[in-house]
Amino acid sequence: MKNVFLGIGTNLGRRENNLDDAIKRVEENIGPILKNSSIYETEPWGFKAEDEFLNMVVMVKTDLIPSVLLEQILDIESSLGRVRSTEKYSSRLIDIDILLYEDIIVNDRNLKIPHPLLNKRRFVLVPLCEIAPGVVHPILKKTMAELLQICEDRSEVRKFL
Ligand code: PH2
Ligand code: MG
Ligand code: MG
Repeated sequence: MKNVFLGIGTNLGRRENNLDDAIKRVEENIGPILKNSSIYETEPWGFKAEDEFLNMVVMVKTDLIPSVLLEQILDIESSLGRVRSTEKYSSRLIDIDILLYEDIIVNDRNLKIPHPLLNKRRFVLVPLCEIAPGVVHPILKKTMAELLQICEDRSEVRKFL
């Protein structure tokens, strides 16, 4: 079984329920969650919106290969009511992103691992550092704690639960 870190976010509807539902589906369709971060309330990053996000990171064990993992994630997002807009970024009921998959690097057109913006986003790095500060980024060759320390993002990330 492979170790995978997933970032989960929501800024619409009953946000805590959305996270709970996503976690349930991840456990049913992807694999057991071995670690989960606290939930953080975070300022929208990269776009303007009234509604703040809840974000968290989970570590899941899975036998799915990256492409199948992505298909499962897209199915879970749809089943939870996600509709994709044509905007680059928009408010959403649920978003599940593959952040890290062991130390594998994937560079497909529709799937990049590690997540290419992981080191630019405090809403990812803060929860990731809570559960995996020593994990090394396979391209940047720095730990998550080091990446957080040098991250220039100043957007707000507060512990929510
Ligand atoms: N996701 C985005 C864009 N901006 N901002 C916050 N705070 N949290 C997110 O999960 C998020 C975002 C694209 O997926
Ligand atoms: Mg995302
Ligand atoms: Mg996504």
